[in-house]
Amino acid sequence: MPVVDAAWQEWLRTNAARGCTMDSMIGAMVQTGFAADAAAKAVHGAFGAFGVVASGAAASPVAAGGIEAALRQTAPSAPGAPGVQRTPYAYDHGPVARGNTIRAFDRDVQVLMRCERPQVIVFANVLSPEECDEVIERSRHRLKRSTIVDPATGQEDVIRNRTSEGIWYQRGEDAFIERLDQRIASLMNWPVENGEGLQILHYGPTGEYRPHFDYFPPDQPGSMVHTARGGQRVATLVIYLNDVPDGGETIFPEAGLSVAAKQGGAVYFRYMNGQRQLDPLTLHGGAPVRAGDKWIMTKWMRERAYV
Ligand code: PD2
Ligand code: ZN
Repeated sequence: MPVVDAAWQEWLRTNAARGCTMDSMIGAMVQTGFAADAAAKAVHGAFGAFGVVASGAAASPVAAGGIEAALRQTAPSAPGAPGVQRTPYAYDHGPVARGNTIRAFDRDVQVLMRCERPQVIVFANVLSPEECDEVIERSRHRLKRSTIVDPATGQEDVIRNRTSEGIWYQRGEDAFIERLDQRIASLMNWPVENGEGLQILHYGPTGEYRPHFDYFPPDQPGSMVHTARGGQRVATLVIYLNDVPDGGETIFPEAGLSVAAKQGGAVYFRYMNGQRQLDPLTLHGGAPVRAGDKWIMTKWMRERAYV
């Protein structure tokens, strides 16, 4: 069973403070190999330590902090105006096309699964096996240890919650990358100019990315550095570049959902609606790789052009 080491303490502190539910945090720890009682003890300890007060049914783990707290975590109520999200996230129609097969620029992509709350779509065949291999071969020698954005300062730090190595490509960097950018934008049905450059990540054995949100927490001063360019992130597409023999799923602990890494497949999730609310159910992570390694390519889309 894993140990609640300094990295886990940091994870517990960050996620309790940002309003994650106790249930989701316990679930995430159990999915990564903790015994349920050990996970519950650690999470309850973290909530006690960070002064999160249960409202109403004090004995209920969900009541302490809970989805209510996650919803309070601040979506702006008007463009550019930081505010408090007082109403539940409204699930409006996402931009991705309907149907079981979507023509995405130059390729037919199959839809394997759609979930409405949170908005998650699983695809097959976004990239061919040859394209996946080419991305891996181009990236292998350029990898650097991944960083994470510190919400307080906006600075990128290497922390133990994210054990992977990565590189970024400029949008449209060359003809191959440009074609992938166009295909992905077409699939996500969002302007190609609103996309960040593609990021490639490599996880070795035991590598993981603990549960987090991809949007920038609006109440954190460090987020402004990032949203100044292109606004908030609205949706993510994670493309799997290889088959992972065991582990390495993308997990959504609030939704009880996990997506296995299959070469060329992808998971899409959308967390900002037309009212600029942010969906706390999109808490997600990369489960530890138990056998082999894992390569992914990620596209984050912004509200506006990312230039
Ligand atoms: O590796 C993944 O499955 C994963 C999971 C969650 C990647 C990311 N988030 C990310 O790059 O944001
Ligand atoms: Zn993520």
